[in-house]
Amino acid sequence: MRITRRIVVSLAIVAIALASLGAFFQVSRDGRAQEEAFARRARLLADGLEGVVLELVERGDRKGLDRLAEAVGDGGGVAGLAVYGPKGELISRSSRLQAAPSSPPDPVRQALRNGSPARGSAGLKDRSIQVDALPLTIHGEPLGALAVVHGPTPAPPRLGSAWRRAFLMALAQTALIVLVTILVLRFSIAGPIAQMALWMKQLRTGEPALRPAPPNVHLFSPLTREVETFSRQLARARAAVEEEARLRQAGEARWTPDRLAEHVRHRLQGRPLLVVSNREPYMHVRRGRSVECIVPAGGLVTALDPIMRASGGTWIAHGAGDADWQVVDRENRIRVPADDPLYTLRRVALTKEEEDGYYYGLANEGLWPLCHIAHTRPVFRPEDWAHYEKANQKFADAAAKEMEGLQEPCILIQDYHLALLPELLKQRRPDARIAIFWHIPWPNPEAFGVCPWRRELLQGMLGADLIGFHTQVHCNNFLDTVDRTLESRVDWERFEVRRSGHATAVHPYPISVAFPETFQDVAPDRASETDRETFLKEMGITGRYLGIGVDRMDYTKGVLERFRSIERFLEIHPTFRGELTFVQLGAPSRTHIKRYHDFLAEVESEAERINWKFQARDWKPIVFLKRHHSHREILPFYRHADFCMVTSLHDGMNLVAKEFVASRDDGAGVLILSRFTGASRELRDALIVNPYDIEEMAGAIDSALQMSREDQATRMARMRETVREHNIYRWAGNLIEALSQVRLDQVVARSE
Ligand code: ADQ
Repeated sequence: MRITRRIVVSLAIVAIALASLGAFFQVSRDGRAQEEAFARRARLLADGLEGVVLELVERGDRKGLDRLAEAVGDGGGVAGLAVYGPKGELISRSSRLQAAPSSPPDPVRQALRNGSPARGSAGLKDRSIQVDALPLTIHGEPLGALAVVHGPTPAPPRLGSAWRRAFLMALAQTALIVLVTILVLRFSIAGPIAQMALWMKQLRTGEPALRPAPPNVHLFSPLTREVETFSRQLARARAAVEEEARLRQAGEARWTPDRLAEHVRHRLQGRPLLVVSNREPYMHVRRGRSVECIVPAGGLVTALDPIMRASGGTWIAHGAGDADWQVVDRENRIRVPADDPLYTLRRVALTKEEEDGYYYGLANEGLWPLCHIAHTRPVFRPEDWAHYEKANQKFADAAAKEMEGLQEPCILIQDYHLALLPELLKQRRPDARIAIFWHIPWPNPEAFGVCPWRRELLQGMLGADLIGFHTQVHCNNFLDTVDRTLESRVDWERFEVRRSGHATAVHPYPISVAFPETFQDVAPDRASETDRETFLKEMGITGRYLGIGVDRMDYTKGVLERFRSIERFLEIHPTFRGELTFVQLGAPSRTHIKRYHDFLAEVESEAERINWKFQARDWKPIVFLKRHHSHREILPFYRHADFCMVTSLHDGMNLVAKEFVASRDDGAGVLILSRFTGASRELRDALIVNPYDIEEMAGAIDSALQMSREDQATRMARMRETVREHNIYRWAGNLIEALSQVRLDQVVARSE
């Protein structure tokens, strides 16, 4: 109530002050107006009497003048009148003016002298009076003057009563304003604040999974946004604390975002972590007139974003969105994610030609097929190589800028787009600890040997202190390739390459997902999750069984083989026609490249062919959803599927397999997994298949659909344990640990 009292008192003080000022001005204005009215009346009287007086004076009718003087005055603001001769001698005057001296007052003298009306004051014995004098002339000859003497001015209105009136008026207005203010306060501020407080209390005390909806109060929307972010962080922190407590109790040491953050802080001694990749984690694109922020599909972003969220730092990447440059600051930086900024994204600008040559050309038409054994010939063009070198140089410039002022900075370079970057940076900053992680497979030396710039690529990579692959096989292939291509010493016991006095360690770091946070984070409202029946109905799926595939549309992912295995399964098991639907979520990728463009068309026509072959009235075996889906959209597919097919012809790791496992906290569902993925080394309870063997894959689908619930649960529990233990935070923790232990004194003169 204190605020109400404060409002009432302040308004009352203002009202009293205004009433006093108003009364003062009112009184002085009324006094002036009264005086002016008196003067006007006297002047009018003088003008009106002029003719009569003139006539009486001309006739010398003294009695007539006296009668007239007696008749006028004492009322209406006129005290009386007097008539003077041409020399100022008094001829007649009202008897009420007997006290006045008979000599003409100053205004009369002026009127006689100037022949024009005059006004002024004249002294009586005890006071001064106002006189209006009018000259009396006939044919230009002065006959005298007429003086109208003003009556006493009535007393001006009294200040006290005027003040009282104004105060009462102000008081009434104040009371009205106070009433309205209190009502507005009550309903527009106090009410919503109480609502907000209740909402915040629910957030604080309630189940994080059951987050109440925020009150719909426009005035507080900035506050609501902040509180929502805060409550998310609180929920996460609470979950982390509970997890930590649980782990401590179980005597385990599982990796969590908080543990990673602590680890990074400790290992990097407060220095920010720098990450460089081609692909950016958040891309700004134009949608009509507005700008939308999207998360590009791809394993690298899926893996690294949670790490950067946990550890903070700067991520340097190519700004590929058409609205990217609209939202950055002068240093091309932006804090991300927008709703809860946790790290900095620094964008690197590339020209269209550079992007064509470096990204689409050398990286994706050259190195990608070179490293994946998937029967697509790599294309090597010298102009693409020139752009690749130039783009790497641009990334080096940006990274060097971010390293300014940092001692022994730690930098994690990502993938095959940036193979030259480690050496470029090491030359500039020998004190930097540099790692490069290669997200795709490394082929054997013969396969890699066809690359015209194999020496330059290896040399660039060996500028790093640490090189990471997903599996030991890829490490071995790499060391073999170095051994056969460059003059260097490969230490097979320590898995190290020594060259020009610099040592590079080569180790496997199997990448993973943020088990279990990814999916709880994107879909915390489990309560509102649709059940399987509703979900299938919404999807228009009439059958009983659901199989899924989730991929970037890439020819290495074995999507065609997957479709053919569905076809084969339905040929062998006709009873499943109308019962099994396979949904393929496919994010179009690198479609500027002809091979990808053709591949997408091929996938579509293959789905059509198979659908046409089996199609019944309201069922088709393959549903191809060709677009980018958010993780929130993908989640129900993972959770309701009977089986998930990951059938890559060759894949560094494959995170879809791990995401599927991480999402199945119901312990159901079967993973069919290609033996040519890195993931197949860890997820041994999946049904491991050779994607080139269509019969075998059809058999795996059959096994998946026949598998008992117990068998599914046992396998899923083991796979979940593996992913839980070897999550993305462990991957990052191990990588950063190894990088922080690099001995920089091993870096001696490169000319050695
Ligand atoms: P990719 O070949 O891109 O990555 P993969 O590991 O299969 O990837 O991960 C794909 C990611 O994209 C997953 O997070 C998945 O959810 C997402 N995704 C797939 N389809 C999508 C769709 N339709 N819409 C939206 N998102 C979709 C490379 C290597 C992999 C390696 C990763 C990480 O080729 O072998 O596992 O890097 O190192």
